[in-house]
Amino acid sequence: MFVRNVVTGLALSFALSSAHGAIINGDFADVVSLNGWSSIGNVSEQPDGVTDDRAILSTASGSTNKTLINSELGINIDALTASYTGSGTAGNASVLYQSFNIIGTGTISFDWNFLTSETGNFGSNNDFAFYVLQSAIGLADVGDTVPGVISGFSRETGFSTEVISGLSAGTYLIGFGVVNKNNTSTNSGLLIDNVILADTGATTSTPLPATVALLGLGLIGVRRRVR
Ligand SMILES: [Ca+2]
Ligand SMILES: [Ca+2]
Ligand SMILES: [Ca+2]
Repeated sequence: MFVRNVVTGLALSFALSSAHGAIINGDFADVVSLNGWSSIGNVSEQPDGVTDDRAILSTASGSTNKTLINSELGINIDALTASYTGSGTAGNASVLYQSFNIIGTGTISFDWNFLTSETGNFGSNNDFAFYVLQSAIGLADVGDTVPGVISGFSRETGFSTEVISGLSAGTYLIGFGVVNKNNTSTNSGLLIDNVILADTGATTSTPLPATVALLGLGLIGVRRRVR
């Protein structure tokens, strides 16, 4: 188990009240699969069991082009593997990513579930998942999993919500990845959904003022009828 330095599981009641962020298709609800996202390796969508879809990344047919992954995400995936799991290199990986802007101060959140078919031998085969936001941060490895129910994998961490707050204005890349450590066998996966940006600088969407104006007119009408 690894100590994680980011608070998880916080409710995000504020997210619904803000204007839609600059992240495209963060809930994967768009009809066009993975609209707005780029990917390398094996990434697709599957029903999220609630309303629409979620993304699934798998090391089955993952990419061995670590040079491309490193350049697209701005990371060193072998260094990440060694630092997060204690040793080794990436055998293959699949990644999902997109760029976005923050205008004011931003908070990013996303739901994730690390999946694997590795069974406890997590010395040499300690597959893991990570995200990228300014730097690469490990989410979970084989040692964090319990027997699971997701098709195609025997174990999972279960879903958690990651929250990263206090992001200043600028252009960012958010990325997600799953790594098959040291080899390309016995696969692991990562489910991602509800990638949400709450931005204090985002302009209020036009429906709000329009609704307020109509409400005001309605109230005036009521007052006149009462008189
Ligand atoms: Ca969804
Ligand atoms: Ca979709
Ligand atoms: Ca593996």
